[in-house]
Amino acid sequence: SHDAPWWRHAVIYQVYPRSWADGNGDGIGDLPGITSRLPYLADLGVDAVWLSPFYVSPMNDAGYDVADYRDIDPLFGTLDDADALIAQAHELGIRVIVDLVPNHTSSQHEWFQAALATAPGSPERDRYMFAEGKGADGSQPPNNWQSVFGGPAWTRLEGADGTPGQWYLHLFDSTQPDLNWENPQVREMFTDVLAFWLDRGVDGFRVDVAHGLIKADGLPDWHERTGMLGSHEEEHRTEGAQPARAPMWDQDGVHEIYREWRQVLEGYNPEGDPAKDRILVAEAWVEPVERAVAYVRPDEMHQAFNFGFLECAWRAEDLHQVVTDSLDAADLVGAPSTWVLSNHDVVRHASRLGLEVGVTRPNGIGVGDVQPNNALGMRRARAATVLMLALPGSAYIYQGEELGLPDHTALPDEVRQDPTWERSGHTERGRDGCRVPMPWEAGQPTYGFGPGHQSWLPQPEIYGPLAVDRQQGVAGSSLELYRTLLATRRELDLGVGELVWDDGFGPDVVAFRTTDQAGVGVHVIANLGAEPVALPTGAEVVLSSAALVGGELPTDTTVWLRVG
Ligand code: TEU
Ligand code: CA
Repeated sequence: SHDAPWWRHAVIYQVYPRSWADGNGDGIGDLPGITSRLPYLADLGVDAVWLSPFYVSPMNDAGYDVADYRDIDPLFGTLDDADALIAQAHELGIRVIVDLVPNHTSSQHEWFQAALATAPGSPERDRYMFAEGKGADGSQPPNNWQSVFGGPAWTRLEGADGTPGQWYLHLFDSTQPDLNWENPQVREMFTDVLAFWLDRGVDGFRVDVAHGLIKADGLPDWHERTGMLGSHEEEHRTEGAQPARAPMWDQDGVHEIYREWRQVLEGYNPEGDPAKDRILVAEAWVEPVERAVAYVRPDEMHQAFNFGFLECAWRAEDLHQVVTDSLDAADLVGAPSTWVLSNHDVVRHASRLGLEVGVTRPNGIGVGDVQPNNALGMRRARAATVLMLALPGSAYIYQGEELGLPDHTALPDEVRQDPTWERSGHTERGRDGCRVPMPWEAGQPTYGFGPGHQSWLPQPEIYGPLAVDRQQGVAGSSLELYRTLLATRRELDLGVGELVWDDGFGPDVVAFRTTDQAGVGVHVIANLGAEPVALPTGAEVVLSSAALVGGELPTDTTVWLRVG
């Protein structure tokens, strides 16, 4: 046992409300559905649940386009349903983290509607990023920025009289106008929103696009490097007045905002009781690590997602590097590292790791629509998870990964809903494949997702045999592996352990010991090579991701051996 605050080692389960459990049978997951299934999460042994957005929204970006931050979308339920969910979770010992989307609102938000109804230069327009176009007739966008979802990051309005008007900035979909964080009303609104949810009892916020809120003065042109992260070779490319860093990401001014928020949260725990900490988690795609960890200083956020595993190839050397870099970065600021293998924006790891070609584009399935090898992917996914859940720090589980779910890799084009699919001109497959509803009962319509006969996205047939009821209590199933992993992780305090590398198994193996001060813990050995690896003689196996064969660790298998 130890006295570290809960969030330094928590296992946090991401629920994508649309797709987890449908209470009323309309084919879309909802809050009453989530509440009814919370005992499942308690049995699984997670510390907290993170709910993707459930606020009022036209759902152009599946709820990441918020029209009202203080109410629930009718598709998902009511504020009473949210209160019931929070109360029930707390009753079961599960903390609740909600998603906060401060970079942009929906174009349906009353503020944006008010901005549209007023003239250029109005206080209403000043809450967003409106600007005049370039060129004699203003027909060119104010700068050359591109939307993350594809196409220009600017859209032109019509004037009241039908003539072309100002442009507004949207780093994502055109229905997601960026807020102007230099405007004090914007800051005030969000501190009110924080208080609104803190008063309802939530334990923290996952902050969407946390690196995007402040834009560089003068909104200078930017010659895009490789996506949001940028690459070091291109750093030195000079393009006239090209600024050193992307002018829309990771501007120094964002930190002031989070320092203020941290104060708000601390105000809810005046005694500083570590069990009562409410937390901020940054979704910040920032490089290099020195800049990324600036978001998790002691007076800012508690955690930032570490996406290192998402783009890491299934190679011992690469995994080793991701873990080393992450732990070094965390050490710089005394923050816990975090670990993520899947989320609602990327191909699930059971599919990703089954692609022989290696790394996928985050939004796509493979390159050129290569189909993953499911058996291989699922085997490696288990090995990856057994490795991840021994690491010190906080781990995130994306709904359904505990079942070993792969993506739906053959969704008919006409059912796809993700705007990245539309905006890419259908060159990217979009993110729908990882957002397919959960299978709970193999024998039911929609595999028990809800009492109805439809689900908003069709489920692939492979979800039947992987349904919860087919795995519950079945030795060797993915679900039981996760349950055992979480119980053992808790029992041995692995999340707060020290990690010491063991490089004695050769270049195709990732191995380390993680132990507490008394020297009790596990020896983790992951075999990514083609040949089996002999285990130390007399070792006590705590668990393994696949069956051991004659005292040897087969390929694509991770084992925990007892230490101490
Ligand atoms: O994601 C931000 C983000 O960087 C992603 O758009 C990512 O680049 C993309 O999905 C490629 O994988 C957050 C949310 O997680 C995402 O679902 C939203 O669409 C986005 O913000 C806009 O709010
Ligand atoms: Ca529903």
